Amino acid sequence: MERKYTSEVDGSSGEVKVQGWVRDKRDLGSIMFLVLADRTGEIQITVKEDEVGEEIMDRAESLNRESVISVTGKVEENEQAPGGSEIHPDSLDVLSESEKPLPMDPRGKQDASLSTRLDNRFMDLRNSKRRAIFEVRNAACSGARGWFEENGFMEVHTPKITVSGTEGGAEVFPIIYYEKEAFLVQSAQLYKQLMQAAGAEKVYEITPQWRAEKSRTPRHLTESFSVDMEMSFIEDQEDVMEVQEKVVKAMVEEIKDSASDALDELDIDLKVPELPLKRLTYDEALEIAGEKGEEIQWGEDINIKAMRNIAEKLEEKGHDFYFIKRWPVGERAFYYRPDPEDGKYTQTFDLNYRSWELSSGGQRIHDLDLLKKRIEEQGMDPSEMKFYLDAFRYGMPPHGGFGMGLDRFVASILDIENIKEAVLFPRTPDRLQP
Ligand code: AMO
Repeated sequence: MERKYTSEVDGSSGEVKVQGWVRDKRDLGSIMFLVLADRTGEIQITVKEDEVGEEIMDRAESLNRESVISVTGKVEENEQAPGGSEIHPDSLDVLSESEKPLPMDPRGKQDASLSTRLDNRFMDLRNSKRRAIFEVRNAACSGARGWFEENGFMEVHTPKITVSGTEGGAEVFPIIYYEKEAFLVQSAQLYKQLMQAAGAEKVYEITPQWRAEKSRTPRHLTESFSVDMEMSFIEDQEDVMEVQEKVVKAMVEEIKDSASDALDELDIDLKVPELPLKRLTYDEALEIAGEKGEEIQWGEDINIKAMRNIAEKLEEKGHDFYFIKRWPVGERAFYYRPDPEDGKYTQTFDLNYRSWELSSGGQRIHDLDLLKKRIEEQGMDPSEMKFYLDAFRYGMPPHGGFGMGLDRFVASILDIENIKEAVLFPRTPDRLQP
């Protein structure tokens, strides 16, 4: 008999076969209630001694919670059963026995710390609320991918092992590459730019990236995932921002279309953003932060407290997603283009959701001499980046792009405080397994 998901079973299903985990068990002597859970939901299995005989009764009695079972039986309506129906088994087979005690309660009835949950993530993810987060994440990726494909972008897969950092600073992970030192990439940055020299014009990638972050915050991972995009023949950063906002809107729409049950399960009322998104300049953002009592020195990054103040003001006006653009040159990586009219600023932006920075992007430098100068100004050595710089010598079009943190996108729109919840098996300074 073909297996059915519990969500497909109702009072009219007749004889069915279901398979899953014993999520709960109540033993009343001559009658036993099992809750069988699969990826779609749960159904009650009602085992009555006078219906099933001794062998099945004994097997049901000896079951530990979370064992994997296969049950065939007749479905009957029962208003008292969760979901309104129950299965009376003809057969009950144990496919895999679970040990006891369990390392944690996947039902969430007994509190477990985030750390215990992550240590036992395979079991934590059996909880439907936890899994709902990853259904949203899946829909977010589909939404982005769908938009890029419909709009002529090509999905690429760039190398993840490299010879140099991309984002400046010392936050790289060295690896042993035979007798040489190499690094895990901090972003797809250099290679998506090389694809512009290659004439691909419009590329995207959903990719892991690694940063040896020193600080332990609820918004930083050492391994994160980024939705990266790069395109050629742009006028300025505004062309990139238009793509960025359309991608974000498509992601939200796809989540609402294909993961609405997950949103309900997580009790999230997600609004599709109206375009164009609000655009603040860096200077305006500093002003708002100042009005709210958080002074930021011009040229410095906007700290989390200031971001909260800015987000609060924008939320009052109905802007959840918004841009902060025209960042000071000292605040941005070497490849971003300084504003030709005022070199103190760059042609860059961040996209934020409330107080979360989701992405950075902008127009790139495509002039080789200026690029070398900026690399040197940031204390890096251009000779170590020959493979990258060579691509600017033989015809590099004006180009730009963005990198949007997928983990942050998911955490922020679902109102999750700690980014680790939005990652299957998070990597942080303190966590390398499971
Ligand atoms: P940036 O360094 O701002 O820009 O990173 C882009 C986005 O990636 C996410 N992100 C992270 N998420 C979690 N943990 C981290 N440690 C982490 N680091 C980055 C954030 C961030 O906004 N190459 C440029 C992008 C571009 O211009 O195309 C870059 O990497 O959401």
